[in-house]
This record gives sequence, structure tokens and C-alpha cells, in this order.
Amino acid sequence: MADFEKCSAALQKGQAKEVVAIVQQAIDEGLEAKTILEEGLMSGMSIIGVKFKNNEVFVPEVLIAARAMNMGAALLKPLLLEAGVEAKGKAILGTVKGDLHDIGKNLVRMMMEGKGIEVIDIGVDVPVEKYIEKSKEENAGLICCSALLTTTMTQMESIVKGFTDAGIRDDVKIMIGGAPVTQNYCDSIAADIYSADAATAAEVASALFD
Ligand code: B1M
Repeated sequence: MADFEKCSAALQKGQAKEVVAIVQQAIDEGLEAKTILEEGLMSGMSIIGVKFKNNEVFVPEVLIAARAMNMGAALLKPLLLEAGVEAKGKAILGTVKGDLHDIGKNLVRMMMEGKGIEVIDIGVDVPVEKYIEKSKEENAGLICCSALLTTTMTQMESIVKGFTDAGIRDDVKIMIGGAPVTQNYCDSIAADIYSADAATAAEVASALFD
């Protein structure tokens, strides 16, 4: 049986091959993608987070762990996709300007795609103007912004203001999320939706398009 503790330990050491092998084994055993994600991958990444904070590991270790996490999560993507489902709506998704964290964003994308939503991923370090430009170009009803730093989450307020100034605020819903973001912050900047995790983000987006 797939050993999630071993997977978590391998992820922390950045042993991508080992992580991929255990994730594949868990898939082959028919375990749910959400369980594999939470118990095999995210558990390891949260330990790395604590160690990073305590200066027990540094940026290179975190980067190789993140790479292992992304490789494991990529295997789960097909499981999250509902075969043959037509896109029920379109979302623009990016990590805000000044912020390079993309693991959470990628999970949001996978989960949303799993709900049959077409996601235009505009990457990391995305300036306000690009959210606006892409939203017009793609005629997307949902703008999703991720931020992991307390110094970059303030960009979300600029995004809301940017859409208002461009005269298209009422045409879109703005969803925000990421570790430092809260419902209170969402309310204070007049964004539309706060989601604490990728699964909730996908559920809420799906309900919105329904
Ligand atoms: Co960074 N980093 N990092 N980092 N990093 C944090 C965020 C930090 C909390 C670490 C710490 O001190 N404990 C800290 C932020 C402190 C703060 O602002 N208060 C921090 C720092 C300080 C930094 C640097 C400044 C470090 C430095 O250089 N001195 C630097 C900044 C670079 C930059 O962005 N400009 C930096 C760099 C990096 C790496 C490049 C090394 C790497 C990123 C690699 C990558 O993403 N490709 C990295 C990592 C990996 C982390 C930690 C360890 C893990 C983040 C992660 O991927 N978590 C992180 C510590 C931690 O979070 N415990 C840390 C797993 C991921 C699944 O969770 O992204 O929260 P998360 O996503 C969740 C939810 O938040 C939610 O869904 C996901 C779960 O379902 N969610 C959304 C996310 N986006 C959403 C959007 C939504 C809805 C939900 O709707 C649109």
C-alpha cells in the first residue's frame, strides 16, 4: 500500500522520482486524488514551511521540494478532470505582482479544471494591467488572484481598483486566496469571493457558473 509518510519525507528531501513513484502507486491502488494530495504531498510541504520559517532549511531545499510537489501533483491532474465535460465557464488565474509562489495557484487551476472550468493561467508576478487585458481578451467572468506574501497581497486591492477604473468591475467576479489572505481582507478591499483552499475555490467557482 502507498506509504504517504515515505512520500512526505521524500518530498521534503526533494526526491521527485520517489514522490512520483509513490503517487503513481497510490493512483494505481485507486486512492482518491484529494487524499493523495493532502496526505502525501501537502503534508510534506507544510513541514518544509515550518522548517523554512525556523531557518532549518533554505531556499534551495524549498525549491527542490516544490519541484517534487509539482511533479507529484501533475500526475493527479487527469484524475481531477471530468472526461468529456464541456467548459462551464472561463476563469483567469494568476499570482499577483511581486509574488513568485505558484504551487497553490497550480492546485487551484487543477481543481477548477476538474470541475469543468476553462482556466487561463497567466502565471506569476502578474501586474494589474495584465489581469484586465486578459479578462477583456478572453471575455472571462471570473478573475482569480493568488498571493503568498503579506507584502504582495496588497496588490489585490489594486486589482479590484483597476477593474473599477477600467469600467468593467460589474462584468467580473474577483476571487482571492493564498495563505495570508482572509475573509476580512476580502471584505475590506471589496473583492467578491475569498476561498481558503483550492478545493473550495473550485466548488465556489463551479456554483457561480452554474
Ligand atoms: Co516562500 N514564503 N518565499 N518560497 N514559501 C512562504 C509563503 C512563507 C510563509 C515562509 C515562511 O516564512 N514560513 C514566507 C511568507 C511570509 C509572509 O509574507 N508573511 C515566504 C517568504 C518570506 C519567501 C521569500 C521572501 C523568501 C526570501 O527570499 N527571503 C521569497 C519570496 C519570493 C517571491 O515570491 N518574490 C520566497 C520564495 C519561495 C520559493 C521560491 C523558495 C518557494 C516557491 C516555489 C514555488 O511556488 N514554485 C517558496 C515556498 C515553497 C514557500 C512555502 C514553504 C510553501 C508555499 C507552498 O507552496 N505551499 C511557504 C511556507 C508555507 O506556506 N507554509 C513560503 C503549499 C501550497 C499548496 O499552499 O500556496 O498556501 P498555498 O495554497 C493553498 C491555499 O493558500 C489556497 O489553496 C492552496 C491549498 O489548497 N490558495 C488559494 C492559494 N492560492 C489561492 C487562490 C484562490 C483560492 C485559494 O483563489 C483565487
